[in-house]
Amino acid sequence: MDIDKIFQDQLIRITQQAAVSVYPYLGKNDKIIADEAATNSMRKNLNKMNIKGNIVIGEGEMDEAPMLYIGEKVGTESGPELDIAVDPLEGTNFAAKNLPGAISVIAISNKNDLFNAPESYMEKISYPKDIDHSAIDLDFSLKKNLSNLADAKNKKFESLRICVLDRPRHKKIIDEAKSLNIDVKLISDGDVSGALLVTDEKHNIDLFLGTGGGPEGVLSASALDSYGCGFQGRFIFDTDELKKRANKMGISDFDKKYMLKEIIKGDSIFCATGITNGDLVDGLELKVNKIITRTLITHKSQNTTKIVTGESYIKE
Ligand code: VTB
Repeated sequence: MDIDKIFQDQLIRITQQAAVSVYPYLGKNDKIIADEAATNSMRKNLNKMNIKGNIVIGEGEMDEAPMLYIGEKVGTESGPELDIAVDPLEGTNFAAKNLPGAISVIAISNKNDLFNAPESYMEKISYPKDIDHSAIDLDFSLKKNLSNLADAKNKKFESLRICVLDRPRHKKIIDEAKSLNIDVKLISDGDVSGALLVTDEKHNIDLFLGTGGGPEGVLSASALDSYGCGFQGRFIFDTDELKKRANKMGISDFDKKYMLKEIIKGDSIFCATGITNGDLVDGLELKVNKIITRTLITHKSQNTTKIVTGESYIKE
């Protein structure tokens, strides 16, 4: 069943308000307070929606997150049953230091269509549209993925560019890219945006890969699906505690590689409002008496992928 278009505006409003609520904390070097402001705002507005909402990706498990924890019910308890993934402030460091790339993110699907997993790391790879899903694989070498990509896109191998989170764990990927003469865009945080750079030629990224947050992976997957792009992910359940939690959520194969369609099924809406300027979407812009916002919205069944400009006020 398609998700009603009326939710597009409602969700834009939600990430817009969450983004604006972070404005007073930009550059204040306190990521906890900035995150709390966004989470508070998002929760308050989600609870006004006429939905039976279930948080499947949130701020953490019930015992560690007071708000928007996994399993929390949101909405007025009337209307459609929806699964909801949130990252009220993706890039808490960016906001705390007023650096580029902070966004407020939400994704919704029909009930049971968004992957439900405990908070863990995830190995991930995302790639542009119109590429056969057998050409790219999380388990192929970088060289093989890139040469398949070059063939599929009719591009020169050496002209390809990849995006990777700047972490010591990615040394192997970065070294291999260097030895292959491939340009690497290193990002310090914010791999929801990173994974989405393959959606448009203007970003000049052909492949995003590496290990980052699992929740961020699920959020990226929902937007990538609307663009027709590819994504694969493998959660890293490397402690007994994580295995126990995963098991409780119905996961028994801890090493499974998930294809995009196993992470997000059916219809979905994704919204990301820019807080500080970023590659994906511009940030908040203060005018005399209002704040201009930009929100990337995707809605799969409506073939919608666009950036919407809006206006808001710090206190509403
Ligand atoms: C990424 C990035 C996030 O966490 O998922 C990263 O997108 C992964 O974790 O913005 P480590 O920092 O532990 O490597 C964030 O940086 C923060 O949630």
